[in-house]
Amino acid sequence: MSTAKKEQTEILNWASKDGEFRRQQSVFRDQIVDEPGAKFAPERDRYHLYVSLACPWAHRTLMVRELKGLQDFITVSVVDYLLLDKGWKFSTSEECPGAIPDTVNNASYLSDLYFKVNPEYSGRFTVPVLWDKKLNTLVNNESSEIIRMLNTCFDKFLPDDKKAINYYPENLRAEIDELNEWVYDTVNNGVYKSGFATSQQAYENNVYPLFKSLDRIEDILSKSDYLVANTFTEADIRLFTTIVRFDPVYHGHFKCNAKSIEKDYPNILKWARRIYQMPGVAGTVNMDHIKKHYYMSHRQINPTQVVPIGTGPDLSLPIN
Ligand SMILES: N[C@@H](CCC(=O)N[C@@H](CS)C(=O)NCC(=O)O)C(=O)O
Repeated sequence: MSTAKKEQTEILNWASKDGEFRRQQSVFRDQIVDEPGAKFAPERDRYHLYVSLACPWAHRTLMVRELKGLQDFITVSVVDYLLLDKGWKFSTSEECPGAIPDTVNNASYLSDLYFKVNPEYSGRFTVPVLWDKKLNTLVNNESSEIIRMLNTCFDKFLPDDKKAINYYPENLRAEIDELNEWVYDTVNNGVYKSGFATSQQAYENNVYPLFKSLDRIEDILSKSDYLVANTFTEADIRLFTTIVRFDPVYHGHFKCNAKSIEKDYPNILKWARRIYQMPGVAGTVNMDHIKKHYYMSHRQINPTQVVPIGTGPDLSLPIN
């Protein structure tokens, strides 16, 4: 197949005939549960996370692992930032600084893991992947579910300060769910739907609602430090990973350029600094992987693979 033809096929894989990008549903939905006889029980050093430092969905899981102090329970592999025709690839840290090869399955590509579990698998090979080293299988590949498992499943092993952390408290669930729904559709996925649109109409159908939602978030954060009940919850974590990528990548690469976080959303910027400066969070943000992944992998959007120099607002500055 010629390169042009291949790239055309890639575009068609992303967008539907109407030019709209539609994200596929995650397939592996097993759960770690702290109950007697559970197939996937919480245990020290039993689980492994496969992530990309570039991917906002995988980034959520890394953040919760860090904030809940689960480093001893869940080991990690980091794929190469480049996502080309064969999907996510494992590289050494010499080949790709920041990458952590797969020492669990010794896979070369993320797809090897999906095929190991299901040789007939025909979906996309996405990160994050939560892997069980004991039963040698894929537990779950849906970030929103993985962060909920990490939020409570290992609590009985944790010191009191970490056990006390709950990013999805019972009394705020309805409010968190309601917020997550529109933030997911118009912001987390909205940037992708804008950037991957292959028609003007599909782009505009998504980019206007994106900025309407950012305005709505700015308003919430002008009155409160966090999105729901002035409490740091999973709603903040889920949005943070998109906001960190907004100015350096989505603003240019995904054509989300009506406004920028740094110049137009002072309260979102303050909130992002508040979260970035929480212990452990800055270490989960790798701007090199983030920028190189988007600008160099999506060659139909950026055929030259030139990576712009901007890195977005400095989130380490004092919150004023
Ligand atoms: N719903 C999934 C989405 C994960 C996802 O789409 N990950 C992207 C990276 S940002 C991926 O791995 N894409 C690879 C591909 O589609 O080939 C989740 O939240 O876990």
